[in-house]
Amino acid sequence: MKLYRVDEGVVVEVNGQFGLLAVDWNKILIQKDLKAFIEKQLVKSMPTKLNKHKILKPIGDNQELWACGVTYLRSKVGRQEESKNSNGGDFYEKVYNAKRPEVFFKATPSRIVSHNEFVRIRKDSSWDVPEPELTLVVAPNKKIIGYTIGNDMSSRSIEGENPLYLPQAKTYDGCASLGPCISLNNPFDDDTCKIKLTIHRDNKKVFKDEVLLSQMKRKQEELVSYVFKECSFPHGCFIMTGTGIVPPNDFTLQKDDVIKISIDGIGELKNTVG
Ligand code: DO4
Ligand code: MG
Repeated sequence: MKLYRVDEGVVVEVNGQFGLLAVDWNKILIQKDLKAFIEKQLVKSMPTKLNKHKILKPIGDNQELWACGVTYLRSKVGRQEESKNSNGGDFYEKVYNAKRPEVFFKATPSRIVSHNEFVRIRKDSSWDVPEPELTLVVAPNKKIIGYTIGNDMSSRSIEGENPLYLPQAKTYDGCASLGPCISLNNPFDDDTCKIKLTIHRDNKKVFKDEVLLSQMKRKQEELVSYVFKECSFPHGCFIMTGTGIVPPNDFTLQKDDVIKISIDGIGELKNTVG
């Protein structure tokens, strides 16, 4: 089952059929058993087509987006390379192997864009990449209730200059995208689930890569437990689980680049650099 937040309420997808429910998105995210709640409401749903609706970002108005980092070997290596002139590399080696993972606050809902909207690169940055990340939807009681796709837009020039600049490299207007839906099923039961990233420029593919979810070093529940350690989330929260794809060091995003991220079992998140 998949849920899409739309202007008119929620579009529910079950076995390829779409139904519109006039329910408040902010209320459904705090349901103790979200799937059971939606199943009960289904009798009241109106048949619809997804392309009749504008898809909105799935994060609730009172929720926060957190992110985890250096959870894949590729992320550790990419960051060691970008920070070699500032001697920041040791920190990435340490955090990759440490018991405590890297977790950081990414964005409030107003800085996040939805599927088909524009993500941004900072004007004071010269080296920028998208980070395609499985994103967990977590209820106030720490239970993972769904999955979506996230793009953790990042400035490698700012982060590489000094790891203490992380909040500036990561958090700014249009710094993240989430969507297109929340999948309530756990589609990741085996080692075959992939995250894929493509970037098109002037209708030509300029970058393409993929990673298996099983290459993530940390467990999803482990990341949730650290985010929730001393922070409560009365409305739940979203947690990005880190990138396993980093484009080569001579690649930087440009205005009008089209970024597509897909995760098996969830769908495709598409954004253009504005
Ligand atoms: O350490 C910096 C950020 C790491 C990150 O965002 C990632 O690995 O995805
Ligand atoms: Mg990231």
